[in-house]
Amino acid sequence: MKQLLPTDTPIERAIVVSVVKKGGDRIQAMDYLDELAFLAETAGAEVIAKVYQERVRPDRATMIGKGKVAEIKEMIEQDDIQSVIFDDDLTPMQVRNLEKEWSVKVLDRSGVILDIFASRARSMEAKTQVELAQLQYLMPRLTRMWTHLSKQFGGIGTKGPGETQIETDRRLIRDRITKLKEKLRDIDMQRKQQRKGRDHMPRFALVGYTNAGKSTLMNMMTGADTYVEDKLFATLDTTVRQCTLPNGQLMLLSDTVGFIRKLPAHLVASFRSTLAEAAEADALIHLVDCTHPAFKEHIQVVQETLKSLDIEDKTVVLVFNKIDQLEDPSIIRDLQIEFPGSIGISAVKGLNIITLLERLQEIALLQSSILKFHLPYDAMNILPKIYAAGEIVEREDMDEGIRISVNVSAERKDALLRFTEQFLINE
Ligand SMILES: Nc1nc2c(ncn2[C@@H]2O[C@H](COP(=O)(O)OP(=O)(O)OP(=O)(O)O)[C@@H](O)[C@H]2O)c(=O)[nH]1
Ligand SMILES: [Mg+2]
Repeated sequence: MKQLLPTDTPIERAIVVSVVKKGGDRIQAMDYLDELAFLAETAGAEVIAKVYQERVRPDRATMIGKGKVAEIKEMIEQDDIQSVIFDDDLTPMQVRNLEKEWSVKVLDRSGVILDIFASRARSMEAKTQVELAQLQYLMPRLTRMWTHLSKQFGGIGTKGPGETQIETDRRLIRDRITKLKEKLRDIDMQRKQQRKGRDHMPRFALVGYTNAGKSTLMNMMTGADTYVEDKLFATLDTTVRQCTLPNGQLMLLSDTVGFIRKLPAHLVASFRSTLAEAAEADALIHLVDCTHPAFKEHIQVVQETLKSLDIEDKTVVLVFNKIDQLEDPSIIRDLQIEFPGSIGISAVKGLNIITLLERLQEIALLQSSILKFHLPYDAMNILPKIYAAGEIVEREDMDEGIRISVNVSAERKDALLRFTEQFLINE
């Protein structure tokens, strides 16, 4: 078909497909398909149709049943479809069988997510992390593809060069994986170094499902200009900015990559260094788009992802965003009953941001304490340690020494007291 308005990047026409357990939740299934379609659109496709099939279990050869395969084949021919995207991970054999049947590209959700990450990665760190995840995704597929081939055709002529090729490819990939891991370790060290200098400020990290509005809130609170878009995974790097609490104290806020259901495990693992900011924060701001029909599941997905990253046991402030879009504002009251301690805000309209800031201030105060010292002049070697430990609240230079008050986080308090306990003034 001839395009009337040719563009530089032709849009791929796609069908998204989901297999649901027989008797499963139909509304949830539709929501999963909508999300898959959103992912496909973010990756640059135009979704022409959403198909789902209920099955007791997925078909080993083709994931969906014969009838559905034929039905989709017809759609592909009629609607000039170029790719079919499945919500579940496909085996290499399923991909091959379906591609043969339909003569179009067949992808799975993990592949699409990796594709989006690859096209959006800008920084060296993000690029390295995505490449690592892509290779790790590819590796078992190379192996399994081979095992399958040797099993299917077996005998003479199927080993030899094929096996050598696979072995060579695997070795190359393995070497590259090792290199990428080393590179990430270096980047990680540099970041740790950068973080050292600002250790004394209370640190909060924004976490949440993709598209919840994290970057919008970051911009609203700090005046930063982090990239915001109504697409999935607009942010892949971590941005850290200063922000002032109502009492004038400075805090650090970080914005990072969003989470999604079924985020490929390799991707989560390789984004560890990007997520270090959240892992080391004093508390997390878990932002939720409460206008999304599946927001409760989103909350769970975020909690599970944090768990898989060992980011647990942290103070979490649950924040419901986009309340400007709620038709019935009484929903916020219901949410606050169901989720005690939560706050409803609008990052775009700036609604209730002050309530959030006050909550953060409370947490900062709870987690830090002000220590007062009297340092005689012969103990001046301690002074740099006090300065490095936190924010100096007061300093008075007197004849017999220095009186100094410092605001330190709970984390640093013990370490500081080890050197300074004898100079502490109890008031
Ligand atoms: N109506 C409304 N829309 C909002 C609000 N906050 C954010 N949005 C919109 O939600 C979309 C996603 O916002 P982002 O700030 O990019 O979301 P994010 O959580 O950073 O997303 P990722 O970086 O992709 O994980 C954008 O279109 C925003 O304009 C809000 O309070 N109200
Ligand atoms: Mg973002």
